[in-house]
Amino acid sequence: MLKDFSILTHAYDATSAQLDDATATERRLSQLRGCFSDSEAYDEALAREDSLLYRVTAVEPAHGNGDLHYGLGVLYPGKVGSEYYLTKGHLHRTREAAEVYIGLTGEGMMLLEDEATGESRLEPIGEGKVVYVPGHTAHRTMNTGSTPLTYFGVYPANAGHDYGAIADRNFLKVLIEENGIPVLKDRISL
Ligand code: PAN
Ligand code: ZN
Repeated sequence: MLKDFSILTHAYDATSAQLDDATATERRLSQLRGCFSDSEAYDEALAREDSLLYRVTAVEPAHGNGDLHYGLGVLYPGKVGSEYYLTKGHLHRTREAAEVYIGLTGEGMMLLEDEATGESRLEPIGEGKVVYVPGHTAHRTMNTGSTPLTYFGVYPANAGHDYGAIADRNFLKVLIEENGIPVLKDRISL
């Protein structure tokens, strides 16, 4: 009911790339151990600085059937070795829950991986792009540009985040920079 909501409008601050009155989650390099393919480059980068890679501010207004949650993500530019800065990546705990990503600024890619078949798809995300992430699909975002990648994601309130399943084996594909352009490789071949 309308009276249950104290706030329906949240300010989107383009400068800080955050939603006001939202729950912020920050991920630094030290929290992404095991995500990057080049563990030597990872240790070297971490020894230099525990950089902030990304931040999500999430709004979870209600938790019933049919409700929606949403978040604003900012993923900073950078690389570990030749691999672009990335998000941890996850499946939704409710596997059939889909999601829509709306790119706001910057340039990046989303790596989608079908949980059942391992089939991978690389989709562009960034200014002017909207990506539909089907259910049963692990998803990870990479910043392939030189400015912050910001995006807005909307998902069912019961979606939940399952990081364990993908952390155990990591994504099958890796997006690296080769001769100045992003190239998708099999993790196993690196
Ligand atoms: C996004 C992600 C966000 C951060 O809001 O949570 O991009 O990625 P990780 O959650 O994998 O660290 C989303 O997909 N929500 O469902
Ligand atoms: Zn998601």
